[in-house]
Amino acid sequence: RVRCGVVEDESVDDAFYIRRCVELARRAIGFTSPNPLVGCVIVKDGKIVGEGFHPKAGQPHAEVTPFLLHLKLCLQVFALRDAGNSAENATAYVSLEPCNHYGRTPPCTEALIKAKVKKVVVGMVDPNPIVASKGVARLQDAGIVVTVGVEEELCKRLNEAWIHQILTGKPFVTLRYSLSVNGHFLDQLGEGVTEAGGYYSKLLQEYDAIILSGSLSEKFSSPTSQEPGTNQPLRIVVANNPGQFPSLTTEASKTIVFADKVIAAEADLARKEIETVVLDRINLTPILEHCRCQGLCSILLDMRGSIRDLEELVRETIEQNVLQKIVVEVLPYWDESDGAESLVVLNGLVKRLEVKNLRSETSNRSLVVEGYLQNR
Ligand code: AOF
Ligand code: ZN
Repeated sequence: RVRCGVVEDESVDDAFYIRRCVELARRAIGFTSPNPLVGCVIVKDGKIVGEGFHPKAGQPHAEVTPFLLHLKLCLQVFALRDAGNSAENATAYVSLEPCNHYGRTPPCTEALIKAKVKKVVVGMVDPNPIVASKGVARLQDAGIVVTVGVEEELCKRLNEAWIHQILTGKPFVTLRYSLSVNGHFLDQLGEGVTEAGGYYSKLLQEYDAIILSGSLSEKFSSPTSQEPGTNQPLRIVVANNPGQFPSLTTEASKTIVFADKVIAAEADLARKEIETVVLDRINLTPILEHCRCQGLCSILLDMRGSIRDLEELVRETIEQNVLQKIVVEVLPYWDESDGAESLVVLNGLVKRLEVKNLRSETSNRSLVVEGYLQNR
């Protein structure tokens, strides 16, 4: 390949287009679960002739949408030109291996073969056992050149929760908290982070469910993502702290309360018309089971309110090895206020846990650090 007299390495372009696929896929964050986020770009003679992403579970997969989009563009711009013709001999880039099964939608491999693309570049193999390399094999059988594993880490990160859930059958669990610089837990978040584009607003959008303490003040008990038009995670409220149960409204997000039986009776939850599960003692297993049964792939365990309320759940996620990720926000002040609690309450759990692939982001006036726990 020669451009402006310089011989270019094709793999550089491949990475560029896969990154574009990921960018497109991200437009559907919060909408595709329990399906993955997938983006697709069709390139011909160095030009993008079609783009698409998987918008929602049950709707067409990413590979099919560029043809739909392109058809629309063609009708508008070139009137009679046929979308199928421009895909002929083109290269299709897709962030996840095209499927080869009849599920809620027909196989994408067949759509690509029918469109006569000559090459397919795949970000990552689909870990779903019903696909797992069968899509690649089908394309190769049809004489299409297939490259696999371009920007693979980026593609994996895009669907980290979905991949975990597909491989283990369990939801992906993330623990989140805010700290002062002297290591005290904080109820509040950094300035601006709850607004559209802020890290907390974007985080909520990524999760199917959020677990919150029942002792959160009313002001904090209904966190919602401010990203335009987004779905809100299911709010799972854990009520095990007497006398502090906030009045919950279910307007902003669907809510379920897990209460221990003493609190349930005290707060007269039965009359509040909120779905409630009463347990002898709050524990993780029924909550995870509820999420699994509802097809919820990702859970954010949000430590706001009294850390004592969620302490037991955090312990269990670590002991049962179901905690995947930690997101810590450090706020720019020293906090010695009454009742300030430090990480000491969680001491004695495990001697040492490795946190891998650290990333950090400074957003407005806070520092957000995230990393992944080593599975034991
Ligand atoms: C998607 N979007 O763009 C691709 C997917 O139930 P179905 O028919 O929608 O199939 C879901 C599976 O298809 C999903 O678990 C994944 O393995 C595969 N690929 N899924 O939702 C897409 N390419
Ligand atoms: Zn598909």
